[in-house]
Amino acid sequence: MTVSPEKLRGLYAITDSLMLHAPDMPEKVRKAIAGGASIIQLREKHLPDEKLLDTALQLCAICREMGAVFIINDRVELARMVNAHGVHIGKDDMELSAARQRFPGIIGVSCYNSLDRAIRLKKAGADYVAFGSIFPSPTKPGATRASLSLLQEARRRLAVPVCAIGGITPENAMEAIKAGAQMVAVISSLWNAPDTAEQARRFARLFGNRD
Ligand code: TZP
Ligand code: MG
Repeated sequence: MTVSPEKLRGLYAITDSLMLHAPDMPEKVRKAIAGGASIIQLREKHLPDEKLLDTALQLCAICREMGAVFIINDRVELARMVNAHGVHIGKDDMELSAARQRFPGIIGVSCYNSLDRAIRLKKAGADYVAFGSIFPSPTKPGATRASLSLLQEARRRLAVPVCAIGGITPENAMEAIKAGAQMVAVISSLWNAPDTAEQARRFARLFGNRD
């Protein structure tokens, strides 16, 4: 599946391990997209690919049906197998050049707090770059911190979409957006909210693509 880079904008909802295996997972994902999430990422740190295949296929089908971009974290072969729109890789995953040979879709990269890494990986063919943790993250409390000024610099210097991650809520997301983030990647603040659709709407409104 191919996707134009203009689709890489707005709320980037990343699954949380707990909600991923809950019976209402498909419903929650549907609500997130209905509320305005543009991108859904399947993130699961423990199970082998074969145990995630059905979930990946299910999420892929929901995203296709509802017009969202579907990205898989870490797992290039699984992304290829289910024909996801994209894959997201970090420093402990497959190298970008190897991923590019295996996977024709979007490849996003974690850049932590490093503009040099982002510049290098953009040159090597990354389709978007992610920086964080911008705020303290409940999901990944030990994550490297990245500043709003880094987002600003990245936006100025790089011609690929910039994603901010880490501790992002509807209350602080505007700071990241104003600094230059075209996507905000969110886990806890979205899935822990009592009303997933309404919470997604709060984020999406900040990008001006919802009422
Ligand atoms: N990388 C940096 S922070 C983070 C990842 C995967 C987790 C983001 O989750 P939350 O709950 O939105 O802070
Ligand atoms: Mg990774």
